[in-house]
Amino acid sequence: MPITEKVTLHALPPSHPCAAVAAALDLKGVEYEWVNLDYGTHNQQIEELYGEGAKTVPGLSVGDERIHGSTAIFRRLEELVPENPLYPEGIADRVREAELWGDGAFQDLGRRLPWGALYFRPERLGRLNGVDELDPAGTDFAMKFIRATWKYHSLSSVRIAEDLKGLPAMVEEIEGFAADGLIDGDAPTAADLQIGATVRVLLSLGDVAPLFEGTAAARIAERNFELYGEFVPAGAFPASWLPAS
Ligand SMILES: N[C@@H](CCC(=O)N[C@@H](CS)C(=O)NCC(=O)O)C(=O)O
Repeated sequence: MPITEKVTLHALPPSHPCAAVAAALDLKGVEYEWVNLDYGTHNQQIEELYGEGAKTVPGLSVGDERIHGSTAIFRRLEELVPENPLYPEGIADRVREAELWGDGAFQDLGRRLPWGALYFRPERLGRLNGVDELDPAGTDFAMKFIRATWKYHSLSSVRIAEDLKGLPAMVEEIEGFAADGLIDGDAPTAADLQIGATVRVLLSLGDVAPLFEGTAAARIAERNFELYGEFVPAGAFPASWLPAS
């Protein structure tokens, strides 16, 4: 049954869980408005709309109903519009597990690794607005901004190096989901969209993109999302932090 009420996706422009929800809305044929919150005051804005403790995007409003968080949104969307199932019969429970995995530690990499790489190539922050290389004044601003994100996300070199070393095991995990038929099939599941949205971000980092070459992870990102192109070129992270590809 089509949704007749107004649907609004409260988001931040580069957010991968927001992109995952947008892809699910498209799959379900739901018309919606993507509304960007103001970076800096977004925590208060989203909390005012979605209630105490709801400090992150995405949030989805369907008429007066407010749904917060990508997984909750996927699941409610499935109830509201069962067509084009996100959790196909027979594999629904296992898709939910894979989706939850994608909404956890793996999704965090889509935030930590771009900010991690930008620390070494701050002039590339301009790519968010289509600028290949910020000028020196812009780069000064970018450096301050990126340092603030390191503090906000509790980033450290040790943390980033551990994230990078752990990536091959995550790619293997995704390969396992594909072998079990939970992703990378004829039609996307919730796990395809949740995981694919993060892979899309990671593919934009030249240092880590080679780890995904020829994998199910790369396929589900390419099939379900328009790729970003190169955000931070290879050579940002010290070579010894990178696993062999
Ligand atoms: N796992 C949650 C996480 C959402 C999340 O952390 N969103 C980020 C954007 S990718 C956010 O709102 N960051 C702003 C902040 O933490 O202040 C979900 O998928 O809904």
